[in-house]
Amino acid sequence: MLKFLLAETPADGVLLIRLNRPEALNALNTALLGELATLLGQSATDSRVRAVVITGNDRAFAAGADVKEMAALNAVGVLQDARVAHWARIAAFPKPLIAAVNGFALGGGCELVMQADIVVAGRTALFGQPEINLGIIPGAGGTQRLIRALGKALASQMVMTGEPISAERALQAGLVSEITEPELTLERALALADTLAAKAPIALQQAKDVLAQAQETHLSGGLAYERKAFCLLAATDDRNEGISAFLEKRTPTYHGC
Ligand code: DAK
Repeated sequence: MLKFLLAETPADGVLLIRLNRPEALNALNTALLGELATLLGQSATDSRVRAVVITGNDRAFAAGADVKEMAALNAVGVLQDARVAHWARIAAFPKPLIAAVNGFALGGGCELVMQADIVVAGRTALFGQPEINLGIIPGAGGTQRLIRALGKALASQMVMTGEPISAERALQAGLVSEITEPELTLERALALADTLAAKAPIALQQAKDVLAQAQETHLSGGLAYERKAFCLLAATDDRNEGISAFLEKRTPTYHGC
């Protein structure tokens, strides 16, 4: 039973997750993060789910961790915080994840955006890491992922000043893949999810895994990792289907095996 999320299946193979705490600008309290981690964990092994879109509402994707909840934690509480495990489970989601972002994506909200593989943003969306204004720093990967996504200068500016950047700037810097008019953001993200849902599922998961590896390792190690994944895909029925369909000039049908 979901309390802070809405989940629906707008098309075959596509799961749409809406963050649903509008009264708190979708602030990511522990319960919401736990629901998200569990839902993604279930979707990881559900062959009916081939791509996931995560979104908020017009005003906020998510305004960060729940500051009211955080206020009650001392150092030991932070160390033992259940959210650490929830974030790890979200990061481990192996299928394509698309973020459709309107309004504020701040703090943990911006960190959640960075967990997505593809990010579609409305023209008026704002991305920021304002933790410094609370006397803290990003705690769910913001410093590490932002610097990899945007480079040192802009990441440092965002983390140190706490000032958000526009969707346009986020696009130029590589945090966002596409910008749309705000009312078309979700539609575009769902169209991308539809496209992905028709691809070979194992190839998509391998692509995600290998792309993620590029953030973790040096070039020769990453190339070796890519080669192994490429060889593994040669053993799949879907690879035979993809090549046969091309040669026979028809649309492939993939079964994820
Ligand atoms: N937490 C709780 N409530 C929030 C909230 C938040 N992050 N952001 C907004 N709200 C609530 C407001 O308190 C207000 O509630 P009421 O007062 O009406 O009850 C309601 O949402 C509407 O917000 P405003 O009235 O403030 O709306 P405005 O349009 O005037 O301002 C704003 C919008 C987004 C500029 C402003 O609300 C704001 O500055 N919000 C806080 C943004 C922020 O500082 N975010 C970073 C939070 S720290 C960790 C992992 C991750 C993290 C930490 C640890 N571990 C794994 C250990 C992450 C930390 C963070 O994200």
